Order: sequence, then C-alpha cells, then structure tokens
Amino acid sequence: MRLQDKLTEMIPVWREEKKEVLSSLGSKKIAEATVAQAFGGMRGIKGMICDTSVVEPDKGLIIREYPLLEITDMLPEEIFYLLLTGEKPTPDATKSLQNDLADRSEVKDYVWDALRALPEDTHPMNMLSTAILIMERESQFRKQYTSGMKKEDYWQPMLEDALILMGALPCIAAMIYKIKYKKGLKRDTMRLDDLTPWDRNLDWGANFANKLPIDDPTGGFAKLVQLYLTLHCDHEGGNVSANVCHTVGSALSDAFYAVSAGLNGLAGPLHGLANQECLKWTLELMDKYNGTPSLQEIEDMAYNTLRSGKVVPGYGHAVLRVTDPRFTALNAFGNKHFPEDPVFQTVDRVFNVVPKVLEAFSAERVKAGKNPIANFWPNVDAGSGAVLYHYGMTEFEYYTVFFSVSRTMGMLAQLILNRALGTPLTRPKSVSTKWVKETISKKQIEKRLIWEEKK
Ligand code: CMX
Repeated sequence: MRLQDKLTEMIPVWREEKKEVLSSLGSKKIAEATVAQAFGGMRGIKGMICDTSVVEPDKGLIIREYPLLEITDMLPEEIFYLLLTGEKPTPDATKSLQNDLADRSEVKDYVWDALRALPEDTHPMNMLSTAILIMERESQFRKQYTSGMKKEDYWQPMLEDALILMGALPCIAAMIYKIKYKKGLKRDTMRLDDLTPWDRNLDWGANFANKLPIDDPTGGFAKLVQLYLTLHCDHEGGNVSANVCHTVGSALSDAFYAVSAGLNGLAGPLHGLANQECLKWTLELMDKYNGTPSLQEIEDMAYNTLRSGKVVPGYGHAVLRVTDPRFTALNAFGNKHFPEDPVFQTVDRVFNVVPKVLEAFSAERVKAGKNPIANFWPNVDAGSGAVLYHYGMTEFEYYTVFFSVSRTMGMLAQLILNRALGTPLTRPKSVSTKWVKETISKKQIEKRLIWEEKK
C-alpha cells in the first residue's frame, strides 16, 4: 500500500491507541529524576515517546520490531517506510515512494547559488544545514498552516515537506561535495547541471552514489552507500539531533526548520561529527607510526589522547553498553570487500585495543574521584569513516553529511508521527541550583521531622 494510504489507514488506529494508553495508564510513573541526572544531561530519564525505533543498551538499534542486523539489506527508502508505518513496504509501495522522491529530486538554482556564495572554508555540515534552511520557503506545512488548517491534518503537509526534503537531499549533498572540494573545477565555472541526472530506475541511495564523483567500477561504493544510509537512519528519540528536531517541530516549525536545527546538533564532535574525528585520529595514528600501528603503539596513542584530556572518538555511548551493531555491520562489510586496506586494518586493530584502555583508564578515573566511563565499546562512528576512505572519499569533514542524509529519515519520520498524534509543545521544567540546594534539603528535613514525629 502507498505510504500516504498506509498512513491514512494507520493514523486513526494510533490516535485511538494513544487515547486508550493515556486513559488507562496516564497517571502511572515511568521515571524519577535525581539531582545528578538534572545536572547530567537528563541521561536515562524516560520523558518522551518515540515509536520509530528503540535503542536497547545490550542490543543496539531496533527499528520497529526488527533488530538492525536483520534488516541491513533493505533499501533506505524501504527503511523510511518501515520507520513511519511499522511495516515493510510491498514492492509496489517501494516503487511508488521512489517515484515520489524522483518527482521531487530537482533542486532549484537558488540553493546552488547560495551554497556557492558561502566562504570557501565553510564546513560541509554548515553548508547542509544552510541549504535545508534556505529551502524552507518551499514548505507546504508553513503555507497551509498560514492559510488555516485543522490540527488532525497537520501530518499531511508535514509528509509532503519530508518528501520534498528527502527528494532533494542526494542532490544537495552532492552539490556540497562538488562545491567544497571542487574536484578539478573552478567555482565560477561549476554548474548545477553537471551533476548526474536522477535515474528513475534506481533507488534513492543509488542515485546519491551516482551523483558523487567517486569511481566505482566494482559497484562496491554503491553497495556501501545503501548499507550506510540504512544503518544511520534513526536512533530513537532522545539523542541530540532527534531531540532537537522534535523540540523545534513541537513549536509547529516546519520540517526544514526542524531538520536543519537537528543537523546542527549532529555536527557536534560528541555526536555525528565523531566519524570525522575518528578517521582523523586513525590517520594521525598511522602517520605517527608510518603505517599500520602495532597494538602497543595504539595503546600509547590512546593513553596520550586520554591523558591530554580528550575523548577517544568513536568509543563510548550514552545508551549502548555493547559494541554498536552499526559498527559490527560496517566492520563486516570491510572484512568482506577490502580486508587488506591499511586504514580499515588499523580501525580493526584499534577495536582490539581501545576498549581495554578505556576500562583501565576508567578505573583510574574512579580512583581519582571522577565518573567511570560507562561504555568502552565502539559506536558507529568508529568504523564509518574508514569504509568511505577506502573508496576514495578522503575528505573526512564530509562524513557527517553522509550520516545526515540518512539520519534525516529518522528525524522526518518522527516529525510526521508527532504531528499525526498531536504531540504537544516540548516544555520540561528546569530548576535553579539555588532551588536544588534550598528545596531538596528543606524537603528532606521536613520528611525526617514527619518520620521522627510518627516514631
Ligand atoms: N574517551 C574518553 N572519555 C570518555 C569516552 C571516550 N571515548 N567516553 C566517555 N568518556 C568520559 C566522558 O567524557 C565522561 O567524562 P566526564 O564525567 O569527565 O565529563 C565520563 O566518561 C562518563 O561519560 P559516560 O557516562 O560514559 O558517557 P556520556 O553519556 O556522558 O557520553 C559520549 C557519551 C558518546 C558523548 C562519550 O562516550 C564520548 O564522548 N565518546 C567519544 C565521542 C563519540 O564517539 N561520539 C559519538 C557517539 C555516537 C553518535 O552520537 O554519533
């Protein structure tokens, strides 16, 4: 069934389900927050609903009911359908979605002109966020909201915005690569028309791969793009980019505003930019030791990084407590297609050393009265740069753009569902340090007095 029709069928069912859950369970507690959590990035506090996916600490990403490693062969647009509807699409539904994206794949000159006008040292993530923000003038949600629309219809123009944005993304991301890295051309003579035109017989990811100037005689790069876009699509609702997108969208800002904002969060080195940082770290390691380093050399470099107060990029996670299955999938891809690649081999070796170093360093931290490191294992960013590097995409500042093309699917799916279910404005309560000091201790004293009186 076409995506639009499937949503039209399912949304009333989900609305009813939400009503029932709220009426039978609405007053039950799902979380309590400690002072440490309030100071600590709200880590672990259950405070929002996200149905597209969940991240289990000991299993990793589960999209609807499917553990990620069971669905890595799906096309990215099939994943988008699954994220939104909870079902895998039929071949007809996939074709229909591919046609919808193809119909919206032409990006207009004003986006190209604006990107070319940016200073040459602008980071590719800034270019991506800017391009999406500039396209906000095309938002159907904003147009229809301004002219008056019923709340229960919000999801429809939000879906249209999502399709416009997804259709445009391969072209925008390819433009950024071309403008930023020139690829042998002068900025003034580059033309938007030089990008490979959209091929309606190919899927979304293959069109993206086609538009990038990467030689791919074996078809390996196109396979990697499919896997990459599938793996990075979503990571439940509380991570920085999803949470920011959710919050901005909750003010009924349209998808262009909300996704652009979410991607600004993904551009941080503790989040999506870690893939850039990780490959940089790996290349510095190889440079320092003239090639594939020994286990001891990796250990020395990891300790140097930690003792200089920096994080080892690509390791640790706010939720996961095992090796990220996304890392496992990329590692398996590298082992299958280019096990001899020295950068890939180094990443693989780092995986054998860094968890032990982080564990030992964490024990040192605890002795010194600091927080332990909660997770020593690699996250997706530990392996996602080396596989792109293998195919000649050596400009690691661009890697988070790749991540973003995929993650936009999750952000958009969450936005559409939130508008369909009437999720209200996000507005958690903050408290001041003074309040914590005065109120918490006062409450504890009161409690003790009551307890003593009762005795
Ligand atoms: N290297 C060094 N120290 C680390 C570390 C790492 N890889 N991972 C965690 N720590 C430190 C934290 O900085 C924190 O130190 P302070 O208490 O001094 O601030 C301490 O260990 C406790 O942190 P945590 O509870 O284990 O982890 P957080 O939930 O606070 O942070 C994350 C999670 C991802 C930011 C952190 O592990 C990190 O900085 N990793 C490296 C960057 C990275 O790979 N980010 C990508 C994550 C995936 C993604 O979103 O794309």
